[in-house]
Amino acid sequence: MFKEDCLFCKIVAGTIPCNKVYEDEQILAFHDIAPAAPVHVLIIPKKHIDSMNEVTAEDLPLISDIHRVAIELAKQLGVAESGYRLINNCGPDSGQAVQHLHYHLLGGGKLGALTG
Ligand code: D5M
Repeated sequence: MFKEDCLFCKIVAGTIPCNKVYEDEQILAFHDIAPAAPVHVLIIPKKHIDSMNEVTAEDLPLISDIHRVAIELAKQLGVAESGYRLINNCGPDSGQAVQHLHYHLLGGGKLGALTG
């Protein structure tokens, strides 16, 4: 549930501050510290999950709820109509830097092409 050496678990616990935009019992969303777009929010489960690879069948309602929050935040942050991206990085090749499941909500301007 809480991983001692996890940055995002510490943000959930409140021992590291964040610029919060949404919170409920299971989910927290806050502005990314190094925004890659005018709107760049991270949406995370409060429960520690290392990455998408560790998501189980019992987590699927939570994943669904994260999408609900992304849809709400896109509206609230004014990017629903102009468009946005919801991105999850999983594993070394994706560049995942924080080993706590998170989704990037990016928008507020023309986004660059996806590369692979
Ligand atoms: O993305 C990890 C993201 O986490 C990256 O965009 C920076 C962001 N980050 C790192 N530390 C913080 C704090 N303290 N507050 C807010 N945002 C933070 P990844 O997909 O793992 O590459």
